[in-house]
Amino acid sequence: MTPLQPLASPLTPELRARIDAWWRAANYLAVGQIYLFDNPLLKRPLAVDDIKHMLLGHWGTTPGQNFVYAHLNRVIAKYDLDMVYVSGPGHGGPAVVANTYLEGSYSEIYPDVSRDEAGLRRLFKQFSFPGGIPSHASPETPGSIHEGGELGYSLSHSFGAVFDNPALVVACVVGDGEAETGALATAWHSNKFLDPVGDGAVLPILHLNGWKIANPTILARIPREELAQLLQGCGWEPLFVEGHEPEPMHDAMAAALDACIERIRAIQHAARHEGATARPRWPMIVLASPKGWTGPKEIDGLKVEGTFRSHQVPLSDPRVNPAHLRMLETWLQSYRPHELFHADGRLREEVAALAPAGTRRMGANPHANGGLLLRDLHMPDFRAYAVDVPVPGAPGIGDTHVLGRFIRDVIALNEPTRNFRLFGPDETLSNGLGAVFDATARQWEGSTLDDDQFLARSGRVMEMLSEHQCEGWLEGYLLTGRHGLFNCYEAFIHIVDSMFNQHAKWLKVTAKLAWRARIASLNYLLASHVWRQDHNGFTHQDPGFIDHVMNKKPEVVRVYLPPDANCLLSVMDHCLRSRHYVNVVVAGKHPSPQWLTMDQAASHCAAGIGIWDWAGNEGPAPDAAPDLVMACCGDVPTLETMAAVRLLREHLPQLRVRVVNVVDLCRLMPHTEHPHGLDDRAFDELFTRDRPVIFAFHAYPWLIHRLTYRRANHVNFHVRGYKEEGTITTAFDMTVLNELDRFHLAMDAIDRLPQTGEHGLSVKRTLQARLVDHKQYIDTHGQDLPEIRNWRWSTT
Ligand SMILES: Cc1ncc(C[n+]2csc(CCOP(=O)(O)OP(=O)(O)O)c2C)c(N)n1
Repeated sequence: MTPLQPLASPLTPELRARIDAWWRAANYLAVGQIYLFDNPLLKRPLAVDDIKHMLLGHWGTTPGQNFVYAHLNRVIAKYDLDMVYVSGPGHGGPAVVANTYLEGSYSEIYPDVSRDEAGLRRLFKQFSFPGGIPSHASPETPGSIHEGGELGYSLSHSFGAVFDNPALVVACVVGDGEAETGALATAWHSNKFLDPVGDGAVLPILHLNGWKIANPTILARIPREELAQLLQGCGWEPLFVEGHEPEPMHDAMAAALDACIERIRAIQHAARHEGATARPRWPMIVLASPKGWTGPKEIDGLKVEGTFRSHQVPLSDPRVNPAHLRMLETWLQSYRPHELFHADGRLREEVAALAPAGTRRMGANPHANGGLLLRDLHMPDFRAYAVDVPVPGAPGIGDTHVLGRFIRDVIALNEPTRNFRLFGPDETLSNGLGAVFDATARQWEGSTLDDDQFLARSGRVMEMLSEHQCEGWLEGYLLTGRHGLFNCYEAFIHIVDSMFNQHAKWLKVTAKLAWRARIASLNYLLASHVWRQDHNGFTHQDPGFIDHVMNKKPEVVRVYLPPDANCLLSVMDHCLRSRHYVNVVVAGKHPSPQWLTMDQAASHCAAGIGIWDWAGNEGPAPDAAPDLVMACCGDVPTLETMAAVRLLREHLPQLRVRVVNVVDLCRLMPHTEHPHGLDDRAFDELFTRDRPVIFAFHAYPWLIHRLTYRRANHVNFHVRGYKEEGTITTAFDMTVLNELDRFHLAMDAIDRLPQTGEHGLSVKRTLQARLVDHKQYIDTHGQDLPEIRNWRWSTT
């Protein structure tokens, strides 16, 4: 295609004036939100009591975003675009709120913020006010799918939104400060994964207003040519719109937008109807405009407009500084509000006419309230993928390998509706999910070589070696009403700790907004977990994501540790059907014993926790009364616990042992704290009120104490888990190093049972000797003892 050129300005003087009026109105509403408590139409001279006590908010980014929104309204109408707006720069809340108010979508959702003087007063007061709304585009903001507080994810969210939405265009305003974050810096490469046939388009608008909070931005302080080269090198074709005089800027922006939209259409037409297969170079805009544009040029002798000083509240003390009060009034009057609003506060018809109609308004676009568009997945019957478990402890092929067949068929069944994708940073094969490639491919628009595997222009698997992109794409995909799963090494999911935080916050807030429809859950499959990264070593061993997740609101988070493949199938079936949660599933990929038949697994997972009476020997209820509870959570801890139980039953047959397995970690919490929590009675029935509990846990042991500290028997809980002892060693030695192995667990039990007396001590010595054997053997042979490798569960 020919190099992208701005077209001639498509604006008539009348249209330019209307866009300018909209922009002024939005700017007026933004300044009003930051400052005004009363007197919203300036019907009387501005007085001290008209000003809020606490002045909070961000002006600097706002006029630029208002400018963009006004111009997008025009192109939406001209080209009948299905468009969503994503506000990336720091805290553009006043802009998005102002524009959705002007277009009417705000008042439709919040009728008390009406389109009259009283509504204007409420609009102004609620902003950054106790009980009101935040200073960035938030869940409360109509049309928003992007929480703007933590910078960096606007472009990834935008791409997630357009995957499988071929008619959608996301206009994504990227802050030049935001562009310095790692997540954003690599998000430019999302264009290598966008299929022009089956996906929509993202139109990035890099807002080069030059400053962050206190510093210049990198991209504003390199030559424009270098910036153009950077963006071109990332596969984009940038058009620059630069200046500060409104009239030429309106013309330039309108011309650039028309050129971009026409180029997007041309790319899509060529790919969809003319068989074009070359990777397109998508258009984008660099908008270089002053930070705090149209605000006070200078305050107390210091330059403000076009500097970092306009970032937040430029006039910080108009309540106590009369000169600043007058400057604020002059600033507000500079937008000529009486030309924009009727005396009763209604927006004048000729200005309002710029807004697109109905759901074409960006604040009313259903994609931005994705739950409205959400359709249930077609789910295969998970029981059909069951592994045969003729006896407990039967060998397995690796639990995620079994799950892979199920996910393969989820993908195949939902291919026609194109509403499920699997995301991962180059690990889908490594995590044992290779079966999915029988049904689909990795979507990839780059060039290909003969030796490549499973690449195609369109596919359900999205793999980029950026956990940030996987997370951001998936969030954007979910927020626009689709389903997905993120598979990741357990240790490296920490890279998106903070993104998870933000999404969990979004879910908490939106759950309470009646107008926001619930979306599909954010599902993580953490395979390649801490206990089986023995070959990769310490860097790859970290089970702490669970601790992090458990900090979030109980209404939102769930953590599952299925002990075998049938349980994993049951858990994943549940997660993929669930809504508005974050589900974390930790599962292994290596061959490991299988414990439960599918019927048993389905019941066990429905309960989330339970006594495995076939593994213990306490005798049948109601006379059951164990001397000891051996509890386990996670596949490797379950294996080690079962082996420890076997040792205890062999050496101390008179002991009455109970085995409790935990799949749903939240069951351990009090029922008053988590919807899945057990009440004290149910908890005591499982763990007793007074018997020792040796608890083998997948992750850091302190988490179990944190969850159970209120329970009657907590004083008797002895938890073994990962104690940050990691290295390259054998799989079994990892458990030994962290004292989670069968020998330590059995010795722990003996230590807590004085009634085992002298015999107990002699058993302990035997077990200690076996640990010495283990150490000597692995040091010599570099693998685990045959009796460890070939161990099988039995009760005889
Ligand atoms: C990840 C992250 N780090 C730091 C901040 C604090 N912060 C808020 S706004 C801002 C500057 C943003 O600059 P830019 O994206 O260019 O936005 P604009 O200049 O348009 O306000 C910073 C550093 C943040 N919100 N998020």
